[in-house]
Amino acid sequence: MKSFFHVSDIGDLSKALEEAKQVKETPFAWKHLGENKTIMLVFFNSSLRTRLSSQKAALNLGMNPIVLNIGQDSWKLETEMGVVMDGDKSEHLREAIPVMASYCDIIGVRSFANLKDRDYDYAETVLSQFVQYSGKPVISLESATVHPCQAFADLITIEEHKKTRRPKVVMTWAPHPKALPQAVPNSFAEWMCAADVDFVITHPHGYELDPKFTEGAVIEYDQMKALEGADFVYAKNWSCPGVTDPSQYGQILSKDMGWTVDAAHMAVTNNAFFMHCLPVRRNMIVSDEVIDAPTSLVIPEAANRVVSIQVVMKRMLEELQK
Ligand code: SN0
Repeated sequence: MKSFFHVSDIGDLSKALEEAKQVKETPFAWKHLGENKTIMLVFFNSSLRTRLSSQKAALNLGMNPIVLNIGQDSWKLETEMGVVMDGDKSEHLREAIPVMASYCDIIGVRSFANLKDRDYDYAETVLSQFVQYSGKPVISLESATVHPCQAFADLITIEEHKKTRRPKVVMTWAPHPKALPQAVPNSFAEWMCAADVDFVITHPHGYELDPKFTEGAVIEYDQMKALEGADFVYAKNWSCPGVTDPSQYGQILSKDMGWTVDAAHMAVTNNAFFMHCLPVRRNMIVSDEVIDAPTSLVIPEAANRVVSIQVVMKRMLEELQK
C-alpha cells in the first residue's frame, strides 16, 4: 500500500476485517516488521485519538514514532506555491517535506480543511504535496476531505457489534457551534457504501456531501424516517460541503437542536448502537442519556483506532520488506 486515503487503498474489505481481527487478538505478533523503521507523524491540527493510537500502533509493530506539531514545535510552514514569503511562515513545505522524509520510512499527516476555498480543500493540496515530495508511503490522519483511519475503525466496530448479516447504518447530521470539516462524514460514507450494510444519510437541505463519496447511499431528509429500524446511528456535524451552492462552502446553515440525537430519536430505531468519532459536544450532537447508555459504542470505537491504523502500518511495512 503506497498511500492510505480511500477505501480502495485497502482492497478487499472482508480480508481487511479479518486482518483487523488478527491484529486485535495478537497485537505484538508483527513486532519484527518495524525493527529499525521510523514513522513521522506530522500534525497541522489538534488531535487526541489519532496521535495516541498512531504511536501505540507503531510501538506494537516495533516501529519508532516521531511526532511533530507544526507551528508549535517547528517553524510555521507555507503550503501554497508561488507566494512571496513575507508573512509569518518561515519555511515552505517544498523543503520541509523532503527533509522530514529523509528521517523516516512512513509519513502520517493531519491537515484539516481550511473551509474557505472548496477547490483548494477538495484538491487535497497539502496531502498531495506530501505524496509528491516525500517519496514515502503517506497516511491521511484526517486531511482536508477524508479521515480513512476513523472510517476503517468504524467499520471494524460495526462488524464486531452487528446482530444481522446486513445491518442498517444511519449517518445523521447534528448541530455544532463551529464550522467543521466534511472529512469524517465523507470517509464514513465512502466506506459504508463499499461495505455490506444498508446505508442511509440524513441531514438538513444544503448539507449534501460530495457525490463521489455517497454513491449508493440513500439520502433521506426526514431524520425520524431515516432512523426507523436503524441498527447503528452514526452522528456527526459537518459544515456546508458547497455541492449545490459553492458560495456556501464551509458555512453553518443550521443549528437546529431538533437534530440532536436524543432518546426520542433512538426510540424509533431497532435498539440501535450509538456511534461518534469523538471529540463530541454533549447535548449538541447527542444527549447525555444516549451517549451514557450501554448501547453507546464511542469508547470501543476509539479503541479500534489502534487496530485500524495498525493494519495500515503493517501492510506498508510488509511492502517495504519486499
Ligand atoms: C474534527 C472534525 O473533523 O470534525 C475532528 C474529528 C475527528 N472535529 C473537531 O474539530 C471538533 C472541534 C470542536 O471544537 O468540537
